Amino acid sequence: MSRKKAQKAQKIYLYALNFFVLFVPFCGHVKADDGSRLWLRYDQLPSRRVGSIAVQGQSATFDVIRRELLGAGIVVGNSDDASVVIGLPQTSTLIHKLGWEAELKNLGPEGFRIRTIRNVIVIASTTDIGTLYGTFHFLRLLQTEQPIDRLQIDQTPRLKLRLLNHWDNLDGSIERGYAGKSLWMGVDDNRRLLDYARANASIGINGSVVNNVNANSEFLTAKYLKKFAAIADVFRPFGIRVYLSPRFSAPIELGKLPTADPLDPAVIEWWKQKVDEIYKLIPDFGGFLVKANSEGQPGPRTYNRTHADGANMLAAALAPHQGIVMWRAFVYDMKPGYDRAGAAYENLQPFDGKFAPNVLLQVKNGPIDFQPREPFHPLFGAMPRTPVMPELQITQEYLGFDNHFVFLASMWREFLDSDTYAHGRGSTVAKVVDGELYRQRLTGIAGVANTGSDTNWTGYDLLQANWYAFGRLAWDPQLSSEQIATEWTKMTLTHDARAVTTIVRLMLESYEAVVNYMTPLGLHHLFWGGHHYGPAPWWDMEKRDDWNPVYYHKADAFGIGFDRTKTGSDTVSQYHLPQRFSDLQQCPEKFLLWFHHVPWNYKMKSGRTLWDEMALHYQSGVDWVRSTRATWATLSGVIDPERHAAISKKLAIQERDAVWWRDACLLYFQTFAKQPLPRGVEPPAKTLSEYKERALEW
Ligand code: GCW
Repeated sequence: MSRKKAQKAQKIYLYALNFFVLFVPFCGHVKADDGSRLWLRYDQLPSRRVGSIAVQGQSATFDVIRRELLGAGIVVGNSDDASVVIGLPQTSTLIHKLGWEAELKNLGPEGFRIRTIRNVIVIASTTDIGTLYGTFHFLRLLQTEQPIDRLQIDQTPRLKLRLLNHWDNLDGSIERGYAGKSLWMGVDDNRRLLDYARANASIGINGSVVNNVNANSEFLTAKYLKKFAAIADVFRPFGIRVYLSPRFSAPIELGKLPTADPLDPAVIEWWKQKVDEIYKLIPDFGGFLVKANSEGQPGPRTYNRTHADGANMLAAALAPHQGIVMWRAFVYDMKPGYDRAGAAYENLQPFDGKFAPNVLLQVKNGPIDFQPREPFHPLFGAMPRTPVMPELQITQEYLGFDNHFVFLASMWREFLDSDTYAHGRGSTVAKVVDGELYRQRLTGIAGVANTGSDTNWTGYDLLQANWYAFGRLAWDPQLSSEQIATEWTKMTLTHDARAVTTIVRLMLESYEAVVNYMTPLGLHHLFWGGHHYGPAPWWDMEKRDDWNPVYYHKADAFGIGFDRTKTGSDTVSQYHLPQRFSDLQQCPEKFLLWFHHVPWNYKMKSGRTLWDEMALHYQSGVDWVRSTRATWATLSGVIDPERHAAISKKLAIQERDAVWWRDACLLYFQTFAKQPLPRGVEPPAKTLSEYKERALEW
């Protein structure tokens, strides 16, 4: 999109919003809801609780604040006797008089303060963006019906970089995206960009990597840089920076150099020029996210250089502009007898302390690849001299695409609360990530986005909650899943108290249920090759062993599971205090088959055999989906019919799939276990060969 077009889009948006504010309230009943407003739904907002709001400041960001409040049906003015005052000490006499300068400064550039002072609510910050965050926080209080008569809120985001990663390709397709096409690639006049920016700002997301990490050099050509500059113009008032994924071999493809060796002076100069060119167009450009020497991508090792050589070369080009490099640790080679779970640690840990100060290592939450459940990645707690930022996957590559209802805050909480024991008990991943453990200032977190061109953004209304949850946890990695689920439900679906309790309960149960019918007890990567939708535990035809499910479960006549202890690959020793996983007595059962190869008759804590326990886990996952469908049916009338029906349809697909998962896995594993299904597990709907014959369709 060109700059002019971006400005035009902004104008049209403003007109549309005014129309909405002025006319829609007179239109009578609320029509069906298509989900496009996400959690920014203000029709139920009890605006009379607020009176008028004075927005005291002039800038593009203050305009965003005004528009948002208008959109919420609130009277916006500038007078000091309004009931809410929003501004900075230097733009608001009232805020100036309060003498908060020092305290506001302590809250940092993105922090804000909200205080009820006699009968005025004051929302203040030292920056426009801080007041925008404060405004969205205040709106959330109203949307979730919190008391506002005695507000005493000081907030600062715990993490500095709170980014979405978009795996968007040149042709507008999205790798592992299930909600339509890209919001910007192949789209020229996209008014949705503004709504995307609003939604992100409302949850504190402050950056977007706009292209796929499987990068094409074309993205660095002038044509695309101009496009990204126009996007950056749209995002800027919302506090969102643009980042790019450069292809490491771009100096060859675009610069016609004979090499992309990071120590070659001509290569170094090429990147410096390229980065300078980017900053001329995008003065607040954030930096680069790099996938190098991974799954066929070029990188420094192509030239016998190290990951640190590659990262530091790019970091040097970005440093004069305050840009950063996020270097991905998703690196694994395949040697015979190798355990992929140990690869990233082996490849990257030796470089702790060798990266430039503006480099972060971006590490997936688990050691393999966004599986339904993985133990935390051992690099968290192993890099005291390197900022390590987690990469979470919001899009559900291994979790039923946009068809399965799973609230991912539960998974992310489990990850963030995991104890690395790096400095004794209580050294949680959250403390590594927020810089507390190693006193690091450069901190961040990334989420691979689940957004797309679909009207409801995420392909499934309930999965909007995962975008929301990611932003909320990025702002505060200590927030409880329950709080996030409750906020989202009230803002997005309903205020009916009984319905809220029910939906929140389902959200909190959903993660365990999906793990149960896909990969219980530490199983992982049982997916059909390529698309990763349904089960194919028998799969063994990929060219690389570690792309085959049989490599991961290792089922045989003796038992099942991947032995990662001393008798096996011993990658468990990459953890501090490895005996908590390697000792069978201590290993949590949810990770049993991740770390151990155990016999089918192994006695579980319940007293049952492993085989029986596994079968019952699969069954309980199916049971949960069935009861959730029934519960959801009772909520018709509380939720608008359009979204209620759409969600019902998705739950029906989820039930079909859960049954398929249970049957395909149990029938296949039964060929090794050679035992009957225990009581309480339904007989399979089809035969094993039928399940093998064709993939589950989505
Ligand atoms: O899990 C794999 C995905 C790839 C992805 C890769 C990565 C972007 O299947 O689609 O590529 O991870 O994270 O780099």
